[in-house]
Amino acid sequence: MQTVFSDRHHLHRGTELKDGTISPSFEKPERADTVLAHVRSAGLGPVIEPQAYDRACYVAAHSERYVAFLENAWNEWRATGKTHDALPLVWPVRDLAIEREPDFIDGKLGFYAMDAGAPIMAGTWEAVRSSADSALTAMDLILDGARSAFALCRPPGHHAAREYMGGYCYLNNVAIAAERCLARGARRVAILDVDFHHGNGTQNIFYDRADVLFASIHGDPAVSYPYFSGFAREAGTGAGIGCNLNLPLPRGTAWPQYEAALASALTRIFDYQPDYLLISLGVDTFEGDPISHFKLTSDDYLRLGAAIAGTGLQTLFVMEGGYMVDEIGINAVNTLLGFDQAA
Ligand code: Q9C
Ligand code: ZN
Repeated sequence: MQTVFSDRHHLHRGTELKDGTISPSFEKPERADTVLAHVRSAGLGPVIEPQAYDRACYVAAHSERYVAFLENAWNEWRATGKTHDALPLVWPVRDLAIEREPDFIDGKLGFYAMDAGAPIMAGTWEAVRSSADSALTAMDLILDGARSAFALCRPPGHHAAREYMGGYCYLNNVAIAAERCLARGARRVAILDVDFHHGNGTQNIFYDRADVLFASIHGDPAVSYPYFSGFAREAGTGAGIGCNLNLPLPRGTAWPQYEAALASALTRIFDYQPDYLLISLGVDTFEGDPISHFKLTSDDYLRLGAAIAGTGLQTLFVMEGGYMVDEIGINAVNTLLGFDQAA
């Protein structure tokens, strides 16, 4: 399988508020570099650079004003004299005004963010674009006939909604790829999200739609980020009722329980009869992950890939989370090898 990867992800190296101080984010450049090294050492297949896509491809999954905000945020922040990462510190919750976009950058940051987990710096937009372009390029390989492809995206995307960033995510790479499928003639697309965290952004973008099935297996939001999304009762709205499947699992979940949820997600996807399958591939379900609470082992990712291949569908893998840098290369590539061996 081919991998699409851009070095431009290095332009984004964020900070994170944790334990009362600002320190380097768990979502760091070494993550993607480690995965790339394992793609090469495992002989997965060729590695290619992304093509450049028109911003209309991003606006397919996001609002115009949100994409404009992402493009301009760093310059607006820098114009106030600040040189450190831009972060929101005020949010429009419940009874506060949510209709009007603020004019000033501090307000815009809160308006377009769900948390303080998506810092913006000088190179963020370039890196974010290269990540979305990697998903689009890999999607086009599949639309041109490939059985599978791997978009080695960084920054990740699945927490980014139509109009807000958060959880290390800015543009929703897998949603942008799904829109590409539909624009190129697909009737139905299924997205399976196996990142430890609920893909709230992807759910948000397709919640009222019948042409995209979103299924997610994740840590129970009662006790895990993103806390306000990912409950089993969230099944879609309007035309999209029945096209959103959340399978929250308790802390400490290991393969046997995970496999049962995976089987029910794959059955639902098979019954939906999609033209393409897109995987939000987070490997923060690993037992050693520093911010997550599942107990998958490196061998379990071979089984995960094989189970996905069992659908027989053309499949795009899009990199999401995974923070134990020493292991994410092995675990991500094991998923892809497991797929290839079973395909
Ligand atoms: N102290 C993805 O996996 N907060 N995003 C974690 C850690 C945010 C994860 C708190 C986690 C976001 C793509
Ligand atoms: Zn995650």
